[in-house]
Formats: sequence, structure tokens, C-alpha cells
Amino acid sequence: MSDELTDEAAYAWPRRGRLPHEDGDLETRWEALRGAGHHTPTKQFFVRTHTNVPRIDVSTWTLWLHGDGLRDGPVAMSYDDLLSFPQEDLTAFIECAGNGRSYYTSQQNQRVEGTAWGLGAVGVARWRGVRLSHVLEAAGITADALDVMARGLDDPYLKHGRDLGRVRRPLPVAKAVKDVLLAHEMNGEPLTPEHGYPMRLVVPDWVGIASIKWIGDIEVSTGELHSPWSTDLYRLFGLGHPAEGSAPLTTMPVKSAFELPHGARVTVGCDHLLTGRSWSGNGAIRRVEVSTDGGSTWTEARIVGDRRPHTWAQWELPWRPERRGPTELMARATDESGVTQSKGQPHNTLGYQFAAIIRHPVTVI
Ligand SMILES: Nc1nc2c(c(=O)[nH]1)N[C@H]1C(S)=C(S)[C@@H](COP(=O)(O)O)O[C@H]1N2
Ligand SMILES: [Mo]
Repeated sequence: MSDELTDEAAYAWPRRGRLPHEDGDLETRWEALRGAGHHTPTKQFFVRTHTNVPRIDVSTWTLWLHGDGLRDGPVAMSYDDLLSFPQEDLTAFIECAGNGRSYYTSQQNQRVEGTAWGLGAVGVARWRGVRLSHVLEAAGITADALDVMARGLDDPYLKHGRDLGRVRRPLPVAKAVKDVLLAHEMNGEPLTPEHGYPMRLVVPDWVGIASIKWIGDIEVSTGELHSPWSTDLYRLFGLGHPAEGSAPLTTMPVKSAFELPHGARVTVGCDHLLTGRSWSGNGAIRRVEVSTDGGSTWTEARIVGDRRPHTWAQWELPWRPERRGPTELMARATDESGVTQSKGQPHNTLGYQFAAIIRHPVTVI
């Protein structure tokens, strides 16, 4: 069995680069991850930016910490101050809350608002930086601090003409001190401008909006903090949800994707190796099953390499299609918490957290 598809026609679509969306966001092409190693190459990592990409000079940049949750008042830390803390590496995915949004429409015939992502608004990188807990301790965080709120240095965000201010979102102190990284490197290089240079938060397992890029300040508060990104956005709205929306979204649910273009053509009677990745904010992936007949029968895929929390599991399954014509590939994963991807996803108006099984059309020729 070769580890390449025998049919090169399956890769007639561009393998490199990213798919641009109307609003300027860039989506990773899943087919380009085949053979790419565990981490998403930085040049292929999706980009989600609300406004602009600020150009920041590290020699004058500081991180400003402030708020009533600091014992001795505001603190400013330079880039070098932050580099003097112990450095840590973390392999973790960042995933937009709206990843998979287009499937509400294409699979469920529902209207949703926001970037029409396929499944490529997720990426895994090796992040290097300092633990936010160390920085907060050094800044004198009080025992009764409840929330922190990081804010970006990108331009204020205008939504339907309303100025929502700079991108910012509260994070409970409990999560902030548990496993959040203040990262300055991505895959062994300084962060690129589009991914948050000089520093960004990496909030493992949570909605991507928590991982604030181009961080400029952090408010530390003994009371609850709010921003439009926790009240009007990144909650579930619509039928079946409270009028004010669900609780602010946190952990990303279990998902799976094939490293193959939608609409790929594969040759009948030949050996193919289906490959893909599954990930969950609720822990490592326990099991992945694949169907090549539109969900009638399922076979367990072989997990290749490690199963770890905060990152995806890679998997493969040999396939020799016996009949010509269109079919649908499906993958469904089960995560450490015991949750398995299911057939449908309850609707929400902003199209967040689509985690149902994706029907991946291919044609056997
Ligand atoms: N300052 C700032 N941080 C931000 C954003 C932004 O627009 N401004 N976008 C957020 C969203 S919605 C996501 S999904 C991730 C995307 O990170 P990436 O562009 O590095 O993939 O960054 C988050 N952090
Ligand atoms: Mo996002």
C-alpha cells in the first residue's frame, strides 16, 4: 500500500496556499495537510482578523496590566521582561468558533451569519512563550481576582456601523492560570504579523476568539468583565436558546476532517489511503470511525502517532472502491469525554460550533 492516493486526479485542486474568503479571512485547505506533518505549516495556518494587521515595533511595545485585581496597581512589562520568564512549548490547536459554519447551510439548509468557513478554520502549531499565570503572579494578582480581559492593538471593530472598540474578551482567572500561554513563537519562529506579532494569547481548547492577537493590555478584575465578544457574539442565539444567548462559548467540540478536496475523484478498483485528523477541546481522541458509503457501514480508522489533549489525532484507512459513481465519505470521532460526533447540529443564528459529521462528496471513476 503506497501512502499516496494512487489517483493523482484527487489532487487536481491546489494543494498549497489558503482559500481566501470575502472578508479577507484565509482558510487552510485540508487537502494541503496531507503529508504535512503534525503541525500546520505557518504559511498554511488559517487567519481570522476582525479589522487590520497592526505593525508593532517590539522596542517600544509593552504589555500593560491593570485593574482592581492587582495588589500594587498597574504594571508595564517590555518584550525583554517577558522573555526573562521561564519559556514553555505547547502544541495546541486554535480553532475559530465558526469553523464548519458553511455546513449549517449546505447540510442542514439553514441560514447563518458570518464567514462561510469549511472545516479549515483550525490549525495546530507549536507555540512557545510564557505562562500567563507567571505573568499575572509577577504583576501582583490578588486572591479574589475573578476575570482577566486581554485586548488587541488592532483597530476598533465596526459591526453594522457600530464601534465595538478593540477586540477583547473576558477569560475567567481559573482558565487563565490553568494552561494559557502568552506566546511569541509559532512553529519555532517569531509570530508573523498576521498571527499576532509580537505576542498573543494561546488559550488551549477554547474558541479561537479567546486567543487574543497583538496583545496590548490585560485588565485583571475582582468582578465579572464583559465585552461584545462575550455578550453579543460567541454565544448561541436563536430558537431553543435563551433570549440573551447561551453562556459565553468556551470549549470547542469534537470534529473530524479528511485530507482530501470535496469532490475528489478516485479510481475504482485501486487502493487508496484515506487520511484525516480529529480533534476536541474536551481531551484526546479516543476513536475514529470512517464510512465510505454515506454512513451505512463504519470501519475503525488507524490512529497514527500520539493521541494527546489540545491537538489533533491523525488517522488513516485503506479504501478500495468497488463501484463507480458518487458517494459520501464520513468520519466520526469520539473524544476522551465519551462524546461522539452525531448526524445533525442544532442551529444557532451565528453558526458557531458545527460539530456534526460532515458528508464529504467524492466520485469514484
Ligand atoms: N486582537 C485580535 N485577536 C484575535 C482576533 C482579532 O481579530 N483581533 N481574531 C480572533 C479569532 S475570531 C480567531 S479564530 C483567532 C484566529 O487566530 P489566527 O488568525 O492566528 O488563526 O484569533 C483571535 N484573536
Ligand atoms: Mo474566530
